[in-house]
Amino acid sequence: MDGAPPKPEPAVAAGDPGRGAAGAPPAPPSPNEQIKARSRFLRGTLSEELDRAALGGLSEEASQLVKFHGMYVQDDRDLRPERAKRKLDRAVSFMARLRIPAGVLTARQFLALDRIAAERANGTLRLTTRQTIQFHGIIKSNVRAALRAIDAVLLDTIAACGDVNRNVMAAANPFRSRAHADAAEAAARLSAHFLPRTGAWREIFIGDQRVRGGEPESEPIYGATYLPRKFKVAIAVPPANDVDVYAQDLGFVAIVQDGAIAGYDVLAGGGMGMTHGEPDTYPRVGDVLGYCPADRLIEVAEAVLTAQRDFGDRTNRKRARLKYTIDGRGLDWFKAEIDRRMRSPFEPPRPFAFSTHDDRLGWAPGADGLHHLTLYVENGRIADRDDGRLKAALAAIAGLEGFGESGRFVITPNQNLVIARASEAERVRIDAILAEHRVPREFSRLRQGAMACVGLPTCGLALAESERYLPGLVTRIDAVLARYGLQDQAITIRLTGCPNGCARPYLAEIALVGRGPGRYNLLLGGAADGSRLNRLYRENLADAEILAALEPVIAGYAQARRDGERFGDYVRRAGIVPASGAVSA
Ligand code: SRM
Ligand code: SF4
Repeated sequence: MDGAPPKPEPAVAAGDPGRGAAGAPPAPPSPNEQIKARSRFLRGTLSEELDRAALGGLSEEASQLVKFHGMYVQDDRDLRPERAKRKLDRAVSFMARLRIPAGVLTARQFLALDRIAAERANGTLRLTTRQTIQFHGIIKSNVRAALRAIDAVLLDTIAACGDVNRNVMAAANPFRSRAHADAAEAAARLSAHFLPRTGAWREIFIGDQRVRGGEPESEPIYGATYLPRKFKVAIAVPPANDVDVYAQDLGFVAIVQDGAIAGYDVLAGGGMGMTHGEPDTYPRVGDVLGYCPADRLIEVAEAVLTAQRDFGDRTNRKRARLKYTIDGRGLDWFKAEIDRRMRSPFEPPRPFAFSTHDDRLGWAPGADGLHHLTLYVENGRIADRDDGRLKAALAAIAGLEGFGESGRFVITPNQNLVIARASEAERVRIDAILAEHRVPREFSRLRQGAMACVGLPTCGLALAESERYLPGLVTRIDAVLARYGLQDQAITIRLTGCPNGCARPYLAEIALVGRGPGRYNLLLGGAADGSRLNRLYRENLADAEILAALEPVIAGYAQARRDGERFGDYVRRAGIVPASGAVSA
């Protein structure tokens, strides 16, 4: 579609974030604000608590702070009932998320991460929807060793979680064209610019000593209390919207001239998270603010991020994202505030057009004369399984003589992996390795556009199964599609174990959002290019009910679709879901 997408109508009357109701005293800052303020730039008691072997996890306060260093304290929820019965503590471990701007790794780095997964975590690597990698199941005594091994290959986990700018995404893959290389370089620059300046990560986890007598520490961009909430940035290169630019707090759409990025249309205020039954939380697509030349990237990003730093809601974390700041104060106010913070205002937006937001799988030639393989990784989980040893195959590829030095591994925003920069001979070898390890390469069209969040057993917020449930459900929906001759139809399906939206479900043509154990809301009608929110179709469905609800819609699509009409467009045109209305109840 062209330019700005249709806006969803605000689900709540605009409020004034951070202030009490008329006449009421202002609400106090949330407890997290106080934790940040007294943390001495994200140190708190983390170092001492990591040394305390008797406790498997961390105190509540240290658990909040460790997020800024890219880690979460979790427990295996599969084991909870049995351990509770046996009066045992929860099986606590750490999840660690890397910072990998634009998702680009060298083959050597990938190989090192593969070893860390085996030696320090649960033996798998999890590609994420923000182009990075998570390790799960790191026990406390392994945390420092894992982070030192990450540091040894010049990677880190700084700011991968927490109230800061998160991993910066860019259209995959930088070796595809000059514009893609520009986008990845811009992502790396943004990531470096907004990296917290505190030395806490190196001090606590790597063991570097604080330099005494030097300049007092400060956070020139963030200040001592960082941001009100997470902040997400991505750069899209049309016609692909693989980064889901409309879901970002701050999105840049590349305007390409003579093959290179000349500038960007800038979007702000996208976000996915919501809570069931709380209508003042909702997903939202970003608004187009205007155009800026490429050399103003950092200036623009800093204006938007600091406006959110200064005006975001620090009293209620559920309403602390930029989307609520914009809806609360109004888009005109927000635009004026951004203009005020920049050297000169935006130019009018330039036209752009997206066609997809999923990945094109298989080998493709790059501008560099080399070959790039986009490999489907189901829900991003790299593991060795009975039906294919993907983890071992990727390690063998990363270790190939020659390719180990020149090859690159690029994580896509759809949880897939590009094996990049292969010569003709390496391409043949890579295909052979994948075949030797029985890595599946053929997938139904629906599965190719399917994405699930992590969910159980590690995610503490999951209400329903996610990553472990979607593959089987796709098989069952595929059977329905085949009955109506639609097996080759591209349809995006996304599933999350709760409404937080980690797989960006509200932009899919079909979405399932966890309500409770084995129960999901069914949403329909997202656009094929990720530019439009879907709408709630049915609530609280069990597995058989999902299929029963979908079948008549699929049958109608088979019969009444127009030439080339996508499923998401059909369900809206046919009035199966309204063009406006609730994303969830
Ligand atoms: Fe997410 C929280 C996993 C992308 C919105 N997300 C979580 C936590 C950390 C659960 C928690 O807070 O205890 C999950 C850890 C699960 C686990 O066991 O690993 C988690 N989120 C993920 C990942 C791994 C999903 C995946 O399958 O790939 C993604 C990691 C991204 C990364 O590498 O940085 C992931 N999360 C997203 C996205 C998509 C995106 O960023 O493009 C979103 C929606 C976009 C947005 O932010 O609006 C997203 N995650 C959330 C939210 C809701 C935030 C909100 O504004 O309401 C939470 C809950 C929270 O922050 O309180 C959350
Ligand atoms: Fe966990 Fe919910 Fe995110 Fe899924 S969407 S990973 S269940 S927080």
